[in-house]
This record gives sequence, structure tokens and C-alpha cells, in this order.
Amino acid sequence: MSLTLGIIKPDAVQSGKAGNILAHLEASGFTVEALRMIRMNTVQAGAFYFVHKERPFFDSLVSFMTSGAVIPMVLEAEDAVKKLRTVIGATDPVEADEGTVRRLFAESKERNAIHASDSDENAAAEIAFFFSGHERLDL
Ligand code: 3AN
Repeated sequence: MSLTLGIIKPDAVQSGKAGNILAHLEASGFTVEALRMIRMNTVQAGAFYFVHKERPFFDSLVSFMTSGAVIPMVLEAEDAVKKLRTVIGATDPVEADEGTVRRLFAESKERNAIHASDSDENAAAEIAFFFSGHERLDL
């Protein structure tokens, strides 16, 4: 079993889709190991998306990610990083496969409902970004 980080984004939280997305992830075989609901500030969102700093959509992305509550979660499954990327689908919901989280719940390429780590190394860093040890239950 391995871990990855998912974030239900402000578009999905605001439109009341968080519960359905969580249910979809659980039905797809993930176990929720830890979960929080927070509102990021500009510094946090900028740090989280630092790799995109030079991209034309960076300011808009930070503004979107700070526009409301988000739900970061640690998800466990076999081959969790790859599995979650498959389950959420392509960045742009119109390109995402039928039945994926983004196809079902996302509004646009930016307001795309969910984030997922793209490597085991980034998953470890992103889990540490949102969760300190005492928040991770060892059930
Ligand atoms: P993914 O989330 O599928 O890994 P990335 O890492 O390329 O996609 O992009 C990070 C986030 O930046 C996306 N989830 C999306 O919200 C936003 N984004 C990516 N590309 C664009 C774009 N061309 N226009 C607007 N927002 C974008």
C-alpha cells in the first residue's frame, strides 16, 4: 500500500460536491487516512504551486485556490499516486475520460475539482505540507 495527497478544490466544495467526490474515491478503492478542511492564504497557495510560478495561469490559479475552502486528504491504496491520477482524469474535464472525477464534477481546466500528487516524491512533500505527524491517525 502507498499514499498520495488529494485536494478537493474550492469549486467543488462551494458547489456541494465534496461528499460525492469522497464517496467516488472510496468506491474506487481508496482509504482516507487523514483529512482537513482549510482555507489557504496567498502565501500558502503560492508555495504549493511554486513549480508553476512562471506559467501564465499562476496568479489566477492562486486566486482560485484561495477563493474558498479546500479539503486536503491523505489517500491510501495500492500504487496510490498512479491510481488517483487515473481516477481523477485529465487536467481539462472535456479531455478527461468518462466516469473520472474531473469529467463528472469539474467546471473547467482551472476549476477542475481536485488535485492529485504526480509522483511518490511529490506526494510525500505535499502530505507533509498539509499534515503534521499528530494529525495522521495510525488506525
Ligand atoms: P494537474 O492538476 O492535472 O496535475 P497541472 O499540474 O499541470 O495539472 O496544473 C496544476 C493546476 O493548474 C491544475 N489543476 C489547474 O487547476 C491549473 N491549470 C493547469 N493548466 C491550466 C491552464 N492552461 N489554464 C488554467 N489553469 C490551468
